[in-house]
Amino acid sequence: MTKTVPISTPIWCPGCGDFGVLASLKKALSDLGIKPKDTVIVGGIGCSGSIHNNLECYGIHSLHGRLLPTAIGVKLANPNLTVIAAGGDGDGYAIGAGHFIHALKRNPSILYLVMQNGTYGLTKGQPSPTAVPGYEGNVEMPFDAVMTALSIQNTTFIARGFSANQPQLIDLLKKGIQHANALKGFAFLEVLSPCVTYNDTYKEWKEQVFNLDAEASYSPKSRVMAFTRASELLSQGKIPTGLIFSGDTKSLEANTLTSKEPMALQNLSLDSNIQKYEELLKDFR
Ligand SMILES: Cc1ncc(C[n+]2csc(CCOP(=O)(O)OP(=O)(O)O)c2C)c(N)n1
Ligand code: SF4
Ligand SMILES: [Mg+2]
Repeated sequence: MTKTVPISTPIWCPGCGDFGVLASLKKALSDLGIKPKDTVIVGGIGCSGSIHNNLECYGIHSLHGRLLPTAIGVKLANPNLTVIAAGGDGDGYAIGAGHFIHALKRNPSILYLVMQNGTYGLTKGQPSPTAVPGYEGNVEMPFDAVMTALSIQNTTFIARGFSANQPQLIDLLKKGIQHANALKGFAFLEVLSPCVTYNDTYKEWKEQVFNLDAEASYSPKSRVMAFTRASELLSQGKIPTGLIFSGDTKSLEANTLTSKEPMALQNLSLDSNIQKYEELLKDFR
């Protein structure tokens, strides 16, 4: 069942980085001419996970940490759709970490947009897996999702943007959506999106970001170069941004779908398929 609801005003605090992500996403989708009727955004749970309420598209508010399996299900049911999973760092790297690793491995052709703010914003500022030592009593080192994604050998699109750099973010969003829509696999885009209320990192991140897109000698086509350069930058206290890696391996759809006609558009009613169901049941009798 679908329900049509008017586009709502964001719930976010004034100055939240998620505003920059929303504006960039709207621009990227409209520049690419992607129609709302062909777009599904699956939101996580958190401030960031409400983004689909603020633009014209189909939207699903999934369970905490479960946006990836939901979005992958949508894509497998109808690969013609633009499918975007959008949520927070807590959602994706803590409760949803298992799904994140396996999505990287399975390579489904969706865009995964993570709004990374080093905190659980919606629940008022507890340390998330990306929190730095010293934040709210945190003693652990931050988890780096880009390094994790690089370490999985069949990943195909790894990028990081910053909500304060909208031209670059629009470009990365467009590239990620195009990658997914060409059925080339999983486009992972982490966006540094500061939580001004509980973890205002604008100033630090402006100093720390290092734009690999602007480094002439850098090639996102080489996983070895990406891994080496990203580790080097991290050890210098920098945060690499830009298109960090772009590879070419078979997508989940290419590996699993047998019919060219999207499952969601097929007539799966019992009456029309009774013979095929009977055939299938024979194996279990
Ligand atoms: C199963 C479950 N556990 C815990 C919560 C409480 N909860 C709601 S949002 C959230 C964290 C959100 O953090 P993040 O994903 O980083 O999003 P942000 O608010 O920072 O954008 C938590 C723990 C929940 N809704 N469901
Ligand atoms: S609490 Fe933080 S993440 Fe949530 S809307 Fe406010 S500034 Fe944004
Ligand atoms: Mg967060």
